[in-house]
Amino acid sequence: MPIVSPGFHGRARETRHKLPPGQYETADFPVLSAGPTPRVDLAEWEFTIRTETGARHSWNWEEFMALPSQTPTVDLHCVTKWSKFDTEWQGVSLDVLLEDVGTSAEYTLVHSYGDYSTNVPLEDLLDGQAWIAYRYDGEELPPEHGGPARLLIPHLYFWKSAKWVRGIQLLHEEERGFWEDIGYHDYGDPWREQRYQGD
Ligand SMILES: Nc1nc2c(c(=O)[nH]1)N[C@H]1C(S)=C(S)[C@@H](COP(=O)(O)O)O[C@H]1N2
Ligand SMILES: [Mo]
Repeated sequence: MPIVSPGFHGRARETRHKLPPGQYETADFPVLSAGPTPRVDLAEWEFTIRTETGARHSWNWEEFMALPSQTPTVDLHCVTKWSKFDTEWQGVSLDVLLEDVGTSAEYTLVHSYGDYSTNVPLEDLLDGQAWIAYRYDGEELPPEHGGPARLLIPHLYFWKSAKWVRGIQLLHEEERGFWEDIGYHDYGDPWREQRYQGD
């Protein structure tokens, strides 16, 4: 019988592998909001993609709920250094939402109810990398975590996952969002530790 079981080694190795540089794992789900939590009435809620030519594609809540959804299990990495593993969500893939949107834009600015924004390259929203999520851990997404719906883009630092998302603007030239404008990185890859402009 080995002194240290292979199972223990396996789990330890996997945990290290999941943690980007400078991060620590937490079981908590901290709430990080730059302002007050907006209360968004589902009867008023709308999600809109606006193209670089001004064309608009909008869904109200009922239409949005009728779209095919997925249930991704993903790791979250916040720039304040906590990471949370294996979080379970339900949401609509951006592949579905962008399917019928004609665009030659390369950049996007994601907008929230309550005025938050964040910039993300269009290609990072595609190919199964991003969702508009409306359920977390088997429940409706709580308001403090971005309900009714938030962007979920787990391969970038969590500030890119705009809570209370209201729409996506397609752009030919990159425009900075809330945190990027005051010094956070334009892209924000946790594996390359892109926390601030210049990293
Ligand atoms: N609209 C909006 N979205 C936001 C934020 C915010 O302040 N407003 N904070 C961002 C940051 S810095 C992080 S780490 C995550 C935090 O999400 P949580 O509060 O669900 O943990 O949301 C991101 N999305
Ligand atoms: Mo964050």
